[in-house]
Amino acid sequence: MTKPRLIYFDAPVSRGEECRLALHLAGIDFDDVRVKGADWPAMKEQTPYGGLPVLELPGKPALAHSNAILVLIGRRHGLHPADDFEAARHEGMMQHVETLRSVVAPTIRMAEPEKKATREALVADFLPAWAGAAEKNITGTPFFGGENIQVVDLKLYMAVRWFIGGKVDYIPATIFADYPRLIGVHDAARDHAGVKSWYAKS
Ligand SMILES: N[C@@H](CCC(=O)N[C@@H](CS)C(=O)NCC(=O)O)C(=O)O
Repeated sequence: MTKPRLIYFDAPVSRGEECRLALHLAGIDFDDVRVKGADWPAMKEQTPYGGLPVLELPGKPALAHSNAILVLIGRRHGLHPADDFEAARHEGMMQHVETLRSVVAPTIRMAEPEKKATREALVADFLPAWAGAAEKNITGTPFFGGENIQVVDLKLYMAVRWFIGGKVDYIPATIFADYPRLIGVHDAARDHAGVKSWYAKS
């Protein structure tokens, strides 16, 4: 291996896509390895924790968990705060996104009546509470901590984009409309030149 490899499923979403975006914004030339669903079961046990994304760096063991990957890239390439307290605050928000995913992801595989009921309950309760907590912790503008995009913003962008695209059944695309800072981070990341150049390329 001569250059970094980012391994994820063949979809421009979620934990893998936020890591691809971080590598791209960092200016790192990397192999964007896209795993087909059929190939995954045979690979799963070879990964550090049984999930993707995985980042492979020359001369290092494979690194897993999206937040660990993002923080490493961010620290090395000016996409994560140098101040240790502010960095920890960003990591807190990154964990908040993982909480969102851990609650919503199990609904993907539910049968329809259960999916509908579970997601409607999330719309009534968990999702507004999640967004309210995100909103009150966003202190900067236009990004989470200020003027410059950081890995936390890429993570928030992926999370918000998932819902406001209107493609998650039983969850209205307006679910985060009352949280202007959260939407503001999404919009600023979407409109960031580095993010746009990734989508122009792919
Ligand atoms: N905590 C891990 C979660 C990894 C994870 O569950 N990834 C999903 C895709 S987003 C996955 O690999 N699913 C397939 C499986 O668990 O078998 C992270 O942040 O990367």
